[in-house]
Amino acid sequence: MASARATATPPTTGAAPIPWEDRPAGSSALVWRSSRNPIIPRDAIPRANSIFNSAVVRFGDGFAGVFRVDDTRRVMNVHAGRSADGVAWEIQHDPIAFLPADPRVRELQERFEHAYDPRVTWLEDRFYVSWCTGYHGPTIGIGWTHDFEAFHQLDNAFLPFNRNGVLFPRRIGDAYALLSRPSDSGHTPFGDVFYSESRDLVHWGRHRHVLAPVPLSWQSTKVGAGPTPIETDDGWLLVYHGVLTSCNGFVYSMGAALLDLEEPWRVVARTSGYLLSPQVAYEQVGDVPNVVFPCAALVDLDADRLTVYYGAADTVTCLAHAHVSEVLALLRS
Ligand code: BMA
Repeated sequence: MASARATATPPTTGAAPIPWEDRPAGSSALVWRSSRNPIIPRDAIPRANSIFNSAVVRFGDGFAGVFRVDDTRRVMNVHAGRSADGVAWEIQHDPIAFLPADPRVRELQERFEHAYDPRVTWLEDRFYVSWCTGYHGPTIGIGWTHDFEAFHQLDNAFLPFNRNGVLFPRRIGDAYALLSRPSDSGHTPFGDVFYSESRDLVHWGRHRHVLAPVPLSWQSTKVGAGPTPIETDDGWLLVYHGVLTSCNGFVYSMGAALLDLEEPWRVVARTSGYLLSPQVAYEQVGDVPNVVFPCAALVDLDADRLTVYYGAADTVTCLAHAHVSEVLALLRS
């Protein structure tokens, strides 16, 4: 049984079990797909072109989330949603209207470019949202909410360009911590994961290198953090995406790494093979073919269950399951 620390889990008032299906009979897969996939179709709300790369957490008696919705204009934005069981979702039809947490944030909001690939992290006393925002190009936006109704926006974490930001669920030492991937303004054909720290969630520094692509592999082009890191006695379990460049374009798969608990820029282990790659129709066919892109994980460490939410083919939202102990055993092996 894997063990966790209290900070890894947001407070809940109810005990809704996380979505789960046992490994299919006869399968030896370490990670398996939900038979209910895709759990969110591309057109679940009016004027949606696609709903994918989305983040969910336990909230109240059930679950809440922030969803990436590209609309029929192909404007990318984030919407709040609620669910009793983590599978059937009610997603707000209107995007989140972030309130400036500081009057100076209004300057960032004067011209909307996009909001996409959200993550949600319980940190100390509230849920923080990080996402790819636009301010003269993509960079990392940070905001917070107590109730998934009012959302407050802090200043951007970085200069452009950076398109993938994931907060740790507790301070490391005295500092808040963020994983990100500096990039270019487009569909970056490179990318490493870096670690940054902050005392106030506004000013970020002490940047450290974490994870590089691996030549001649499923993660040879770029790598990026996925869900909020999960604290275990073995280290931070980081589910991440890795990308290779085939003759037909990028292929996005999912792997995992273990990061040192107190110095998370030090990688203890990482999977040499992928844990999930685009192999079924809804991952291979869509607006962007061959993409599995994990953005959230729900964990029940007592039951040894890990449920990952991932976007498939930049079109729909899906679930995959694994036993935490088996992923950690693979990483330790
Ligand atoms: C990444 C991001 C993701 C997307 C992926 C595949 O760079 O833009 O939102 O899922 O590309 O298109």
